[in-house]
Amino acid sequence: MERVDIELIKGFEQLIKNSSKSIVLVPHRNPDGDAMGSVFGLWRVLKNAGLKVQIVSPTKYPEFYHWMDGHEEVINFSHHPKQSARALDESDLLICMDFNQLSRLGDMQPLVESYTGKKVLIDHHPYPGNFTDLVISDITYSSTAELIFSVLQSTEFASYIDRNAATSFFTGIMTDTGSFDFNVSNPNTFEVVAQLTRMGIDQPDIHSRVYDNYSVDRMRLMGFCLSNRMTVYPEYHAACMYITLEDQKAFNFKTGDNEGFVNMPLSIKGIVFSVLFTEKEKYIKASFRSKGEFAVNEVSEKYFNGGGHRNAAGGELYASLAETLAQFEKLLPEFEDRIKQSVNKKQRRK
Ligand SMILES: [Mn+2]
Repeated sequence: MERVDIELIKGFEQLIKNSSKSIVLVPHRNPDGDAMGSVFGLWRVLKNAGLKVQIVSPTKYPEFYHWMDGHEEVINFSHHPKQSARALDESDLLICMDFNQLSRLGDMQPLVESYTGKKVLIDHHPYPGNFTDLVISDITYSSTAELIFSVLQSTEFASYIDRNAATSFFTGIMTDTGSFDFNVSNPNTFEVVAQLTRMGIDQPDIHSRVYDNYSVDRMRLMGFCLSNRMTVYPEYHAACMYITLEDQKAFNFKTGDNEGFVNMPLSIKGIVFSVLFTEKEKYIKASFRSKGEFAVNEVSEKYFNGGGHRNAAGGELYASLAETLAQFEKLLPEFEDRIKQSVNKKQRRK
């Protein structure tokens, strides 16, 4: 069953076939498991098909994805801007994966904006921007990895999906669904996982490489935050956690060390809305999660210059941590009714 218009898929296939130079794959900045899984999976497939492919990432990505097939090939724009520009110059097709706005590229935005070759967007976030020649975007997919796998299945490149590519696609699906905890209402997700399983992927090993790969510092930071940096608002079914720059110093914070923290309060009985604020040098990074119908992307869009999915969104605020926390407490009453509707619906379903 096709969910993506077959004409779009054929157009995508044709753009790849028309490429006579090389193809560049680009994830969003601070790429997560889905962004890298999608990029690595497609990279492997196109390489297996004998094409010249390069990966340019706007920034580095967490070490617990460094085991993935293709890691050695990634050009990090923030460390190697000239090499990145050369890779784009030498290519005639650029494929943007897992983001909907050019601003998600951070400092790499101008480079992609001025790109003269063909551009494609493959994504599953709402409101895809109009900055590419072809857009394959569908919010009903759990992840970009599931989407690109499904798209490839309808092309001549399907036969080039091997165990390595399948492992990368599975990593994307697993991480974007919180290990099949959310964004999994469409059965296609499990059908794709079934196909990946037939290709010989080792799910326990993949899960372990991603989730059992944390440092002692990260584990202690988590304990510290749960004890000292989490406020629960039972009347709003909400919880808020924050990490200061000082905390990060004290626990030798590395990129990705706070991954998953925002999900933890959701395992408290009655909590359906969770937020994590991470202090950065110049701004506050915000992550939002919810259970049920309460749409956190609306909160993020309205108050935190961000967006995302209904149950998982992000944003940033150029304010102090104290101001950010005050802002959060102030907005709770505005969303109280919607949060409570979400809680009631969930209870009714049981
Ligand atoms: Mn994603």
